[in-house]
Amino acid sequence: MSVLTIDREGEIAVATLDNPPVNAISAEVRRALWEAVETLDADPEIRAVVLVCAGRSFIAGADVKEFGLPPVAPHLPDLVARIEAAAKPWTAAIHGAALGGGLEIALGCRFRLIDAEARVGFPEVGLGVIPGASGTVRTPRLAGVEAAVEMVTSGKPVPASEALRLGLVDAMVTGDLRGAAVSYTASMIGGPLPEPVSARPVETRPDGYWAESRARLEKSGETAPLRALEAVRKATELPFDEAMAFERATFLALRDSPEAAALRHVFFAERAALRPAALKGVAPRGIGSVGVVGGGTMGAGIAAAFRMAGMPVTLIERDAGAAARAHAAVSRIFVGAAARGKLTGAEAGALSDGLVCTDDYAALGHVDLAIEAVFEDLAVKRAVFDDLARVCRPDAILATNTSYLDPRCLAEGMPAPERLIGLHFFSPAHVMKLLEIVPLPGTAPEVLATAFDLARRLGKMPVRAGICEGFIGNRILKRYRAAAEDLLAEGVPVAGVDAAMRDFGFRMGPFEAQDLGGLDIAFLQREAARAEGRDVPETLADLLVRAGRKGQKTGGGWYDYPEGSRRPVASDAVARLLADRIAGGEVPAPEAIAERLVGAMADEGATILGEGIADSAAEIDLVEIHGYGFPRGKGGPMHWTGRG
Ligand code: 3H9
Repeated sequence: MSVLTIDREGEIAVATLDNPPVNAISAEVRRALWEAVETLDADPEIRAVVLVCAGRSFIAGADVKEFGLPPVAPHLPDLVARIEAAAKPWTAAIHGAALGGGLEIALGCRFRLIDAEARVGFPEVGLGVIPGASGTVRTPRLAGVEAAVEMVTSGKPVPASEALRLGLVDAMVTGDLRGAAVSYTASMIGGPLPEPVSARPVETRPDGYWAESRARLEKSGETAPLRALEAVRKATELPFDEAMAFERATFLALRDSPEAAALRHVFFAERAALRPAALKGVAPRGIGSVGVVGGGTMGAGIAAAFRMAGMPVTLIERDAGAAARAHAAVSRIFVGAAARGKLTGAEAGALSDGLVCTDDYAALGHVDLAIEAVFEDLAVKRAVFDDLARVCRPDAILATNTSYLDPRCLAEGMPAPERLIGLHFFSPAHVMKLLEIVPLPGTAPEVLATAFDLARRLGKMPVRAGICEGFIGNRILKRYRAAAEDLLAEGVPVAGVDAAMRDFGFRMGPFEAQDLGGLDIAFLQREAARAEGRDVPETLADLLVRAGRKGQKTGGGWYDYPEGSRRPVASDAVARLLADRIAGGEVPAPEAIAERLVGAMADEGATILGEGIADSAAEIDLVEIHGYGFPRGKGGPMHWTGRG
């Protein structure tokens, strides 16, 4: 069956594109559209064409799966030009989303109508490229330079109403889009046609405008937004065809870059992770209300995340005073979000109002899911689980947020083991996207599917993790930190390691990050394991903690923080503490340091994969990107080292 079918409504042809799931522009789609233009141009009974799409969306862009292959004619820029030059004017009828190449096809049409719920945009920079079929050249001609720059450099789509205001579309439709597009097009037949977008004038901007925009974008450290800016500038300074050639050359060069390959890897990994193949056909349960036990940093963040996803939350603390403090802590998160413009004041108030904090466990009698987020101690967590089993409905899902304990020990002897699961959030839980989902041996598939569904509702990135100490992320973190300490022992300065990892793309190096989070948490875990008689070698961090250096909160960790400052200063005290552990040697170049540390992460990842703790190398990459700040443009440790 062809991806394109043509119906006739009087003198109007309706071309319906149907290339599930999102009508991406494959070589087949380009060929079919090209042929349709030729055929309809030659058809004396047809005077205009409406392009609609089947399924949930208009065209979501070029087919990203074809980006690694040699380009096949007809190329998209030529197709857009061919549609624009058609003797019979084309109208794009946009529903869902017109993204990237999809919007470029729409810009090649003479008219554009949009469903009121739809959006349009150029997400190419998220894939490490720029629009490659006139997005940077036609958009400023239609919507102005500032709007074009914002769209192509941010990648953010704009809603239908904004597209109309910017002049990107001619009319917004509520209801029958196809019918409206046919009537609109019919009403235009015979009248003077608007100029094709390529023939419209475009204003230039002074040098200062481009310099300012460049300075703003340089901060992100990404290549593609800067190149997209350059392409829009060329579009305002060069004739249309020359600007098109510049855009195309830039697009092709970026498409073949390692950064774009990494971003495509992440794109497909994320989509696969959100809908795991193993759970296909397993219906999740609806979760209407949630209970959280523990109102510390983690519990408050989890409660905030669920409230922000629109779910009522009941939070349990040990006494009325602690419950009131927890309510204030969660409310502060909403107030902070309102201050940053992410919520209105009224929304923040409503989110606080929908949170009940109490010391009465009986308040959890109605919830569909209860998550314990109390102190990381087996006996304490087990007591909470026993309370949950007593007060919650027998079918309510009970989850632990443990990061290191074995959830099987927590679950031992619990009734209805099919409803137990690990949901490992990362702090701050309302911000961090990673959610490690840890099924127990008895967890029902339906409960697992519910956890993935919840992650989607919360806007989180879910990754299944098997049971081991630290699951996927913290286990790799341990190895990363050990490798970083090895470098210190070889004579690399603390600041040298951190700087190398920042150069690589992390926001912080391993030692700065430990100072921020506190060295004592991991220290206490090591001490607990030692107390159990396990063989846990002494780390350099242990020496620091024993000397009272727990990080920023104690005024010093790997660095000094004089007078409460957050600015790290190289520490003589640390140098003295570690003096007899450090051998002098040649300090490797920053690239070699990063290679060693990322290599250590990937080695641990490979072991984790071999043990079945993770299902794929790509999921390990997602854990590092969404939980530990691994630079997205490098694709994760497995991709970067060629193991995934
Ligand atoms: C471009 O256009 C360059 C041009 O300027 C120049 C060219 C010369 N290609 O996200 P979902 C698949 S660059 C191939 O779960 P949703 C996706 O993998 C492109 N496949 O659905 C998944 O497959 P599966 C610019 C694609 O409803 C399925 O569709 N465009 C593409 O949550 C469903 O996806 C973009 O960057 C694609 N372009 O969201 C748009 N897009 O079922 C990227 C999706 O096998 N796409 N798939 O796992 C999106 O933002 C979202 O997919 C969309 C739907 C909002 C459309």
